[in-house]
Amino acid sequence: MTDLKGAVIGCGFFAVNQMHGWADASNVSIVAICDRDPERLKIVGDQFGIERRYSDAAEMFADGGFHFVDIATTVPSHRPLVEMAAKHGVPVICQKPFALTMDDAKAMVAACDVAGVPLMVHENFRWQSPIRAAKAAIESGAIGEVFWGRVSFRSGYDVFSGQPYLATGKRFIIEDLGIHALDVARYLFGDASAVTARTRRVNPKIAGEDVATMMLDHENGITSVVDCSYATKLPVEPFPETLLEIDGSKGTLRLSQGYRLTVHSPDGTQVSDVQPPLLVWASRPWHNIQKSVALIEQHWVDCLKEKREPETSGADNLKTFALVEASYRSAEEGRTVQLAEFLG
Ligand code: NAD
Ligand code: 89V
Repeated sequence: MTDLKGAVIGCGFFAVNQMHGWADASNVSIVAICDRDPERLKIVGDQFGIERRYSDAAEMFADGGFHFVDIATTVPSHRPLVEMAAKHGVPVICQKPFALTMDDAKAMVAACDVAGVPLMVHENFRWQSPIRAAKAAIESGAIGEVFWGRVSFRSGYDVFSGQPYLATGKRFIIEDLGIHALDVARYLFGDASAVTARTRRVNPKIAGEDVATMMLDHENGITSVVDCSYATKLPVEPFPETLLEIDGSKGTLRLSQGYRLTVHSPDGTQVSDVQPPLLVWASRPWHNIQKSVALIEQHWVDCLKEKREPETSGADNLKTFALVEASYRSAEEGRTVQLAEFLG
């Protein structure tokens, strides 16, 4: 099997995890990197031994020599970079949040469609080992038909120390973190048709909302609640755990703090430890997220090789992105918002 060669644009805070993930993945190597900040370019280039380094993505594409590009920059650069990849016929992965607006998101999907290049959004939370374990338990039929669910992320962690830009945007928690939880809700309960949301800012030092509660109507009749907060001070800090409560016709599933999965069914109650492994390059408490990065990257390689559509393709991610947009509109206008307002 020929190894795939990849290039990474953006060598910031999170890209280091992506570089480690690529180093761990089979049948792939990163041959070029790009960052407009020379310091970040040097740090990441030296750490991972990458010789081809660029400050300008256009130059990197012009030189070519890679089978795909992984865009790890913040959102303002996503559309121009994805469109640049499409123009060069290069399959592309783009970090979340996919776009600044729904129009931009749709334009990127269309550009890749027209160019015939695969596009995946790096939406990694659904790849977290505990979330995969919960999905497998649901699919085993143990709790019967699911009728209600909750996806919850409540924390007091200082996320701004690693990602200072999060404190400055008009939008914060739904766009940055809620987007993951909304995608997990779609993964577990199916696509949604409407959302009702409420938001609030508790931390006076930031510009956007740090608390959000969303109620989703799923197309199959399931109701779910997706709630997230960075204003929640708990005795034991759970960051970055996503917790679940799922009720089915025959039983219940709970993913609780400390990576404890409880499945209660007519056959009894099973409690398992679904703590993700601590990869050699990972560190607590980020190890759950770090393992999910390695898994989604391997998924991309496998999909490219087997010419399969990735789970979180650009087209798929429009439905998660629409939930973000609809949640903001719902909170602003105080009404239930149909997803068709964005996807129609
Ligand atoms: P960052 O600011 O630390 O890094 C971004 C890097 O991109 C910077 O070094 C910057 O110089 C570079 N850059 C920006 N525009 C560029 C361009 N046009 N050409 C070349 N280089 C450019 O940001 P970060 O915290 O690493 O976040 C990056 C993205 O990853 C964001 O979209 C964020 O939401 C996402 N993220 C995802 C997860 C996850 O779990 N999926 C976690 C953290 C961050
Ligand atoms: O996804 C993100 O960008 C991050 C974190 C995983 C902490 O939420 O902000």
